[in-house]
Amino acid sequence: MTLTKDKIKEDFINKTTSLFAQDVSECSNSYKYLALASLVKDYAAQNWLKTNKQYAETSEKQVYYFSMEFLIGRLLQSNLINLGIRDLCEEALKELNINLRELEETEVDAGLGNGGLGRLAACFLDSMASLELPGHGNGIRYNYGLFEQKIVNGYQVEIPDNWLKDGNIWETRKDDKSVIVKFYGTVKTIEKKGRLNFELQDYEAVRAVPYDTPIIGYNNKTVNTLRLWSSEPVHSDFDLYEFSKGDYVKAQEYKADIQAISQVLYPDDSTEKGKLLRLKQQYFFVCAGIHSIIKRFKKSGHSIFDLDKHVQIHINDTHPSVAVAELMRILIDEEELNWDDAFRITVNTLAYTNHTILSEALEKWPIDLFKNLLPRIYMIIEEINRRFCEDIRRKFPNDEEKVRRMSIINDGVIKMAYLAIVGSHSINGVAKLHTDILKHRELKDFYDMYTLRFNNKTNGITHRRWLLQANPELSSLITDTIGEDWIKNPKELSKLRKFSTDTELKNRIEKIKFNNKLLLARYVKDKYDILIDPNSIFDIQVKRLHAYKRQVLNILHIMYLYNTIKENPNLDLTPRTFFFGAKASPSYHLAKETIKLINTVATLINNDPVVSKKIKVIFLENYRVSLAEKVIPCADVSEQISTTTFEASGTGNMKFMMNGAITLATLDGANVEIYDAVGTDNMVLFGMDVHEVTQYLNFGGYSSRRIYNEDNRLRKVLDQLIDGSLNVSPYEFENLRNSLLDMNDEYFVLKDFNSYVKAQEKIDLLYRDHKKWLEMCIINIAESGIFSSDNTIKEYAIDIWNTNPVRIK
Ligand code: 26V
Repeated sequence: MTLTKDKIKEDFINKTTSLFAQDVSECSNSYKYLALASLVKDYAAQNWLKTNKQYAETSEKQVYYFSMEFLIGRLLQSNLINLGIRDLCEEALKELNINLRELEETEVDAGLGNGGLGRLAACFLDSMASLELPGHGNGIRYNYGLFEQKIVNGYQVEIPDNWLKDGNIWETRKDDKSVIVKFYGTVKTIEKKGRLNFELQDYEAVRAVPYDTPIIGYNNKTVNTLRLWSSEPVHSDFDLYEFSKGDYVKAQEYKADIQAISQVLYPDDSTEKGKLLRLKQQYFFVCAGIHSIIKRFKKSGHSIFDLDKHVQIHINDTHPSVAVAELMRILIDEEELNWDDAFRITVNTLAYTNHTILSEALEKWPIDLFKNLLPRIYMIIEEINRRFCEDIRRKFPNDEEKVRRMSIINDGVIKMAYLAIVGSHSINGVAKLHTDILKHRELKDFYDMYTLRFNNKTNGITHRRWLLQANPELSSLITDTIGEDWIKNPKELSKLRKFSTDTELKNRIEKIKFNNKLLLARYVKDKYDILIDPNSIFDIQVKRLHAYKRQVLNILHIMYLYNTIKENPNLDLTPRTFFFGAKASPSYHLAKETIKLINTVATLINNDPVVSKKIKVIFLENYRVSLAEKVIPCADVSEQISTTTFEASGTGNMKFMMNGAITLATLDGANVEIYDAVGTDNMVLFGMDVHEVTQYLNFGGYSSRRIYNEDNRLRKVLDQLIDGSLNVSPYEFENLRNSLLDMNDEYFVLKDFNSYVKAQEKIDLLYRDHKKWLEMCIINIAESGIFSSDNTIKEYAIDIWNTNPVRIK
């Protein structure tokens, strides 16, 4: 099918008629958006069908990426770009007096993720489809995504994200592919033909209904599938009524209980009740996903003994790690394989990525809770563990301490990361440093046991969304300069490097950056009625709010700048606008206090007639994918200031670099790889290195109080938190201050403060030499190609999945 402008026009008009029985001119923007999106889905449908057919016929491996989170954002623009019809559509709509950009802006984000982990999953889907790899997503169709953040009087307020209220045009409900998921019950042992069979009885059945979304590859015919599951009662409303013996209210309660499974994405798991629900969610989508994979696989006619030759299941963090036991259950209880065969196939089929070393995020389930909800699965984990402990004893005789440390079940809990490791053929970290820490510190015992399973896969981002789509002007300039090959092969961006001193290129980049900044300045004016100077340095920290990411370091430095300007109003400082964007988990009080602090300082500074001439502070409400696309192209400075060793990788760092920002960073996560790529002349480093941090973590000796006593600048800002200088109650920031002083500053904010101040002074100086600064920008863009998730996915495909592209004809 070759599309023309006229054909699109005609199709669009027909669409509005068939969907809404309205003339185009009568339709609201949201109707026009729906009509266009529906049309785009139609255009992709042929290839979606073809892809599925060809996948059914090929014996090439299918990859299934299991993730609790897919932070997709919007789809209209990226689908138009990947289909190669955005320009055509823009022209067609223009002739109907419609602005395509406006329609794109009406789409609500699919915010089914918390942050980096979920966005990575979305980037990976885009890369798999664009590389013609048969790779699909499997997750949960939450009725409510991550909360919408409002700032009221400086405080974060969470509003439910009812993203489905106007329907979701991209998805297709597949009722006929529903699956029954079983919870609770008792395990009955039945002897059949001399074999012990296990059967779950008196269970609670839940229906998992899949909703499929097409994942359209760039400039090819591949359309993969993201399958998200929704929980529903097995019975009809009428049966439910009968079942509840005529108790209408009880029937409704039962229904609500089941629907709760796919109701909401977890922003945290701090309550007991929440824990049970979260475990239900995990088993729910894992069980449904594996069931549909096996069903599809069996249709292909291959022997179940060859499952691992045709299927790879990737476990995104520990959340889906119950997959190990579920696959074992299917192979043993349903396919009647013996334990050893089943276990070999399971291990060869599964692969696991670790995304964090933070102990609070390494999932552990209380045995009682687990056993009650999933009795058969628990039995299997026990047996996996029993055999695993035997293996440890064989490999490391007379080391019962090691067995105790490594046991999957221990201290009354099941350690899901350990289950994932034991049940997978590959375990990877997400940046070099992170993988090293896993191997030599966090998971050392397991590395000693399964050395060959461990490998590194540094994260990546899709350059299609984060450059081509988010920064169209820069993209055109790059194409003008080095040709368009970089779009298919992002490593070609390195060709820019030889233009790094080219005056013409520098001038054009400067202009583009300025235009982008102007757009953000307008957004800020419209939304917050604050004027900001597009000529100031745009210094941006956007990411989830967490103590280890150290937004506090950033704001304390801003308070210090405020004090300095107050003391010396003529201070020679390059004007700067500091931006923050961050959601805090609703139960994470310290994080919420930090948001309040940022907003309080922002109010103080922005309303100070003297200080606001030099610096301003903007808190961008409700940071999300679509806002990131607006903000990142405007950055001059990218703040990546986590305490070394705590940020597994970071991916925002890569997005900023790709858009020509200079990274201000600790040598943490993938900042290390950025440093390897651009060198010390093209980024600004500060803070303790791995060895210093490790030294403190292992042997103590850190005293934040001492630094407080010795550093006047820090003493002043920390005292300002409680002495009324900020025009709020003295108790407002008491916890924050205590965490830095009485609790001895877990993330070494005070320790790194001095070196951060110096690094910021260096930024100021560098920016003044603007020719040099632009050269640094170009080098950063040029070296960012290695961070395309296409490269990351190629490595996964070769090293972990052993899978090949399938060209759709
Ligand atoms: C844990 C929990 C526990 C409570 C319920 C909600 C929830 C959601 C997510 C997590 C896991 C957090 C792990 C995570 O997001 N890690 C991030 O992964 C990124 C992609 O690999 C990486 O760039 C970031 O450095 C890392 O923090």
